[in-house]
Amino acid sequence: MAIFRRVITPSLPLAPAFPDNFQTNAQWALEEFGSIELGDRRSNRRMVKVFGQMLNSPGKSIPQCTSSAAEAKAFYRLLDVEELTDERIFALHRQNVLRRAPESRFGVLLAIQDTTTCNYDTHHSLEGLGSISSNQIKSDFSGLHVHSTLLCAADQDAVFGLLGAKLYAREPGLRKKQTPGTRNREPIKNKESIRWIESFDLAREALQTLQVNLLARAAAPAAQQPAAVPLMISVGDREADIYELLIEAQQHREQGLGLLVCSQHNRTLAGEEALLWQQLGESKSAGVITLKLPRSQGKAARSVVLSVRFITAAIAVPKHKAKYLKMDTPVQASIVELREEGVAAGICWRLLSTLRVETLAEALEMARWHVKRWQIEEYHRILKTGCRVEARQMRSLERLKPMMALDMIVACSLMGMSAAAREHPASPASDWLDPEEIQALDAYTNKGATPDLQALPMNIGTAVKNIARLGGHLGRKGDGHPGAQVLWQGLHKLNAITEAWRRFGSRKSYG
Ligand SMILES: [Mn+2]
Repeated sequence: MAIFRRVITPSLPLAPAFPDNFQTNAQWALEEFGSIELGDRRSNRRMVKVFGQMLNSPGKSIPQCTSSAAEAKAFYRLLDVEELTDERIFALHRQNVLRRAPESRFGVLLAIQDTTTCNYDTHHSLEGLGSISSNQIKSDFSGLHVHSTLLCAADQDAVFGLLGAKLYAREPGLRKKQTPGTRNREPIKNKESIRWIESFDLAREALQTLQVNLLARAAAPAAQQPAAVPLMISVGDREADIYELLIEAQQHREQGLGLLVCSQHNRTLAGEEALLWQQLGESKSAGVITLKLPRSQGKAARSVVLSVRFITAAIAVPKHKAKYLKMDTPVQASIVELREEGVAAGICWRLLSTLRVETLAEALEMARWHVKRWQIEEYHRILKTGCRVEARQMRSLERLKPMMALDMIVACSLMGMSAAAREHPASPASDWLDPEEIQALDAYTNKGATPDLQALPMNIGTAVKNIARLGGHLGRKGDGHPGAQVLWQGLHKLNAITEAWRRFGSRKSYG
């Protein structure tokens, strides 16, 4: 199973005094945060409880997802615990992700990274925010930058979770202080773009951890065959076309670690007259490939035929980096061009990688991984529209950041559930939903007609279809799989239905 699913590990200690009946969301919260150390046992327990509440109602405010004023107060109090930082939450989540990921027997893993901004401009009492305006926009919005690294399987629709995320406020006036010329002279560690290298480092460390774990497994007598050592690819967009990042990736190429970004700069080549794109354009076509593109930005999913060319090139050290920063290593990189011929404003991608591309099949692989990058765009959309992180009313950044970290993990769960419905529709819905949620969903969908609700086998495919219908998805032929947005809208409705089911429905006094 290749999903970010709520597998319960038997080795986990049983719940420390857990509330009423033991349900899936609560169990999953325990698996995720059962080992947190916040300095006192009450806070540790509260952490598990709070996360379970959030899983039950993604995107709801704290008063809405807690059951009483006292519970809400306890939630806020937890957010004030100094030990509870976003870094700590992400670190714990990462451990869980790396423990769960090998269960899917993946081949290639993608550590997809990207930045999004969260607008808190109307939250006037919130201090410590930074500007999130791009250079083109005059007015200054304040908010946070979020740079996420999402771990996915390359050949399946699987999201394992986050390797980490950096939540930061841009230093006020930074862009104005530095003219482009002087900014180029700064070492990357002083620049905001260091986040791309930090994310690459997360991918590198994750690969090391997975390799160590796999070796340990292979050494155990029970393991008949040694597990394959995975390949990890750090994937980014045009912004990640950074010389320092390419250098970093080049150093780890032999260790099963690769980098794939969109080429943004028409770079100078070492010892050559022609520039990178020129040389690529002049190379002979390697053939055509057909690629399936998922639905995105209002466009339906479609298949495209792309003509392919690729070259290997030695990228020279950018002049200002040689001059001011004394950098001197060229980068051996592959660049692949994929072009939709004969279509006005058709696709033209130039993908830059530290991995070898020598065949059409290898070029196709790059194209596929690049298409997978869209998952992070979907993820960030879920975070904002589904988990509604921008609507969180917090009086301080110290509260907002751990809250956002928790929302980010809930968003992974939403994505994982929709992926599970697509990839393994026959797997049990109870991996994702509480028994009462399944019962309520069934009773609502079948107008209360199911005779034996206790032994209700519902698969995740059916469950997600029904939840999406609650969220307004018509489910006609050609509507395709429901997106994550319609899914969380359905989940909100399911939440209310389940609450009603708990109170009046399950007594079965009708009929
Ligand atoms: Mn981006």
